[in-house]
Amino acid sequence: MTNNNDELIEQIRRLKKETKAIILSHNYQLGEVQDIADFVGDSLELSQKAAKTDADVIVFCGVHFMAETVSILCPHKTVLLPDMHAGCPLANMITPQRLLEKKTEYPQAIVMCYINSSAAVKAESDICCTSANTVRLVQKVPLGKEILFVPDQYLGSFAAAETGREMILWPGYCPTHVRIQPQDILRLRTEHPHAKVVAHPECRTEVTALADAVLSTGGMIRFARESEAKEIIIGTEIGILHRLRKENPGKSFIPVSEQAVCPRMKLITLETILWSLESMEHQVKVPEETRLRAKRAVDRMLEVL
Ligand code: CIZ
Repeated sequence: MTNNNDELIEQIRRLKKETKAIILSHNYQLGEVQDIADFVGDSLELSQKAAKTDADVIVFCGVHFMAETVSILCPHKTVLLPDMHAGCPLANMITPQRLLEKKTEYPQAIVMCYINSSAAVKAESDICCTSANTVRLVQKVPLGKEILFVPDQYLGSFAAAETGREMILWPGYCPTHVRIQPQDILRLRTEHPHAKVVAHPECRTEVTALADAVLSTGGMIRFARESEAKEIIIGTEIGILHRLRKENPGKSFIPVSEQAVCPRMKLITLETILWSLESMEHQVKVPEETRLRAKRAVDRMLEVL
């Protein structure tokens, strides 16, 4: 007997073949979305995968800035975001206009933008970074050069502390990661004394200070695989637990907070993926002038590392 999901999955697979599409899923997506994807990863891994694929259509299961990053790197492919409301509140905490105003206050500063930003903000930035490489990129900026870091204040202050650099921080934050509280880590450490704690750098400073390792989602996936720890406490959006548990059946993963759910990520479902493939909607295409300028910032990140 087939259930609804089996039928949906079959239809998605058939349409995927007919339209020469590939499905990419971020680590924070619903489990059933991750399971149907051709590749699951963080936004940079997904963009790199997209750049290499010979598929004509990329169904991007994540949030809008991620689909834009794919469009920046793959201008000739059709990039579909199954729900146009899947935006990122952190990315929306800065606009290109406000960044331009800030740049006039710090005309000598290098503008480093977290990948969680719109293509238009990337176009006004000198270099892009991800949660996996911010610290290394900050280290490469010549000493004495000011760094204006946008839009995530917590990732910025983590990189500043790790490198000993003073940075000008935009006051943005991820509403999901700030739900992760230090007292929850302290309680879980008492309940699981042998567990390791990993936290995402978008978490509050008081949270990252309590972690054994501060890692991007890709870093957490590798940490889980390589660590001897049998119990790992996870301080990030809980969608990643699906993949961690699937890939490491002998280990136990404990979320710091069940409240750490990004509602926008969860807008993508099997139904919306099917609709997207049927209608070839919603297409995300960055205008060429913006794309070329945004690509410079992304390319610089890739060149420096
Ligand atoms: O780069 C990404 O995909 C984000 C937003 C977080 C992470 O650590 O993967």
